[in-house]
Amino acid sequence: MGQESAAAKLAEIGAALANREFEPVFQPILKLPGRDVLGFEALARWRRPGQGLLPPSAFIEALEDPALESRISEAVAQKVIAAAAFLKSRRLDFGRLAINLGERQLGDSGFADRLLNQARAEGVSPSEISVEVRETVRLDPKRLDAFDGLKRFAAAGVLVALDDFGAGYASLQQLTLPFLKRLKIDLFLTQAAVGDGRARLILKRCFEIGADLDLEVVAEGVEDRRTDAMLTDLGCPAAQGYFYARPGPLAEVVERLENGGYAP
Ligand code: G
Ligand code: MN
Repeated sequence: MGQESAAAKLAEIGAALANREFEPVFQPILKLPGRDVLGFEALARWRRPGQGLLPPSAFIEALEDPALESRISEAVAQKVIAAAAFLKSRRLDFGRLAINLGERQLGDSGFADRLLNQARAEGVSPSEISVEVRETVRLDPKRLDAFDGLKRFAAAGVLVALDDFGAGYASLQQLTLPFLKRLKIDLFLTQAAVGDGRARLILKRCFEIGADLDLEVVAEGVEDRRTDAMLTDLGCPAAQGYFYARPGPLAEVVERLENGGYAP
């Protein structure tokens, strides 16, 4: 593949949207230490004909374009709801499916309403969905007026998670938000804690804050047995990462759930 002009790439992505080529893959979020399934995080991929499933780096230009980013987010979210309906039809216990949302979707009550309506139409309960607030979102408790979409989700009973806690704008300030129910610890802290006592102490305090505030804490970025063992030692309630499973297509989720899940 040679150099493509930015305009050609964007046109191609517009066509890919029309062809419904964007879809989610799913990575499990597991309770520790038994690895019961709490849910799955949906991550966007581009199923490009002849090239397989491509990661967001393959459509980064589109994600930087507000209109295209909105359309991709909504197309992927719609498929997440459809996936939940499908898993229900197979009587598989998937917990909650989580979608990652940015400032634009969280500020848009229309986006939330369309998704909640779709869920209702497909027989998916808000309790079977979760939204993750990205670390790029300036979710200032003093300007919640700008987050009508997020408020709509929370009021409907969708679990709200703060993503990449400890990175970007994901700050202590946001822990005061009463609708926050899950805290996802940025992989930097999880990974640093293995070899660094200071990082380990901070991580341990995060679990304690979570327990005190009734926030479910998930350690992200678990890549090896040693990290998993450390987390269990520290009393970490839940985790996610390549050590347990890579993000995979819906068919893989079905396969795992039908065959004993992710138990060690
Ligand atoms: O920002 P957010 O936490 O939503 O990003 C999730 C990203 O982290 C995805 O791109 C996913 O593929 C990646 N990821 C998931 N598990 C691991 C892991 O164990 N290690 C690393 N380095 N990345 C991971
Ligand atoms: Mn996320």
